[in-house]
Amino acid sequence: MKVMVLGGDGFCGWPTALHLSERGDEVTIVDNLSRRNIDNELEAQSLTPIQPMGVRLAAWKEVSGRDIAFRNLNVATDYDAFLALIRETQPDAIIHFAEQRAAPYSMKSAKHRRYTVDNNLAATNNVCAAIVDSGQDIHLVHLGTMGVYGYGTAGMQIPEGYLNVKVEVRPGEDVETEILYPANPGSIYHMTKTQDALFFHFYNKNDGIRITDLHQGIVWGTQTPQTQRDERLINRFDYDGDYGTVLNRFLMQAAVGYPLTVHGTGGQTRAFIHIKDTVRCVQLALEHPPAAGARVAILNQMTETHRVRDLADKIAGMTGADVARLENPRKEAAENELNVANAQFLGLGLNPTTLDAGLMAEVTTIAQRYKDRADLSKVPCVSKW
Ligand code: NAD
Ligand code: USQ
Repeated sequence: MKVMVLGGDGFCGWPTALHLSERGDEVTIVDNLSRRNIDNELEAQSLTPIQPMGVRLAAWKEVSGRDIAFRNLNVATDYDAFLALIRETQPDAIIHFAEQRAAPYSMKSAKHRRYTVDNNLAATNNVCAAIVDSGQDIHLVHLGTMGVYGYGTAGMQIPEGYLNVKVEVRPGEDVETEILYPANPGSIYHMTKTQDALFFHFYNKNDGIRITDLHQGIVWGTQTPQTQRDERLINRFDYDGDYGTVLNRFLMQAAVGYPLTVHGTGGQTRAFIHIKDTVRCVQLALEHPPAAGARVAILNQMTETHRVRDLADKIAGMTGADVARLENPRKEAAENELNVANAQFLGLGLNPTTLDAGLMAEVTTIAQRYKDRADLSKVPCVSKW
């Protein structure tokens, strides 16, 4: 299969590109390296020593014998070049990771809100418009977020994208219908993802694009079998207050002896998935595209849910780390229950990597190994909303 990976230099995109290349797909990475520029802006670096794209691709060729093509292009602004690339490479599928993905970064200032909205919405609209303009039947797979749902319900399980509702059209007369699950974003970043969903709904209805939207939980872990093959292929590991996500931050903090930064009571329950399962899910999504004429396929890409304070206690128990209870910098529910449907990926054969099986390996092989690269001044979350 010919696959274009937008955002293929990033935390999820890079291991996905290698995974697909290894199974024989012809992969083209498109990335404008904006994430590396944001590292420069924040003066924060990945805990792991990530290599420049040229070194990454040469190392992959050396260990696998396979070529991955790379185009440095801004999907949100370089429309003509992007469309020309689609016409030239004729991909069967496009995987869209190319967005600004950190909630705290999106809430730092008006400049960051505006960048996140401009970048993410223009990128998604351009991808859809270019697929239409190309005239090709390209399956679009987008990485969305569990955060589009908000994290609480009226007590039921969060379904996969669509909600069955009963509407009273006249007294005593109910009509049953299915709607997109009501959007409830908690940050400007998460809001862009809810708007992406409307783009997909529209382009699918109007232009018949085949689209799969993956509502992913928080990704933890670092390596996949492919990124482990050579240190030059290592995946990025964010631990700073803007880009570091909760579980990876706790793993790094435990390794360097920094008290685990629990926000508020730590009663927030979130959905999680290991990076190895992210790449498998994307493969499964590619292998099971929606049929022509079918509505947008929405799958919840997560494997377990955990409360933040339970994660901190678990890691403290394993490593002896201290746990700190900090004032919560975010506007979010202090406590929530979260019950998420994920039957579709399990039904397609996903065999989840569990926290209990993988945590200790992650602490020792990554967090301990690279802890000397940590800049502890970058750990606090300085973005508040
Ligand atoms: P990342 O920031 O590491 O990677 C995103 C990549 O896209 C970067 O390499 C960046 O340079 C590139 N990019 C951004 N805007 C671009 C543009 N306009 N043109 C070209 N390239 C552009 O993020 P990630 O963690 O790999 O996340 C990828 C996707 O998965 C995001 O859309 C995110 O919303 C989603 N997601 C991530 C997580 C997670 O925990 N990391 C969880 C759920 C969903
Ligand atoms: N938290 C802490 N301590 C920390 C960091 C975070 O207690 O040091 C808490 C936060 O307050 C929040 C929860 O942990 O309640 C999750 O925060 P996070 O930064 O790990 O995740 P989030 O901001 O939700 O964003 C991440 C990714 C985003 C993705 C989302 C999936 O950055 O791209 O969309 O996870 S989800 O959470 O399911 O919406």
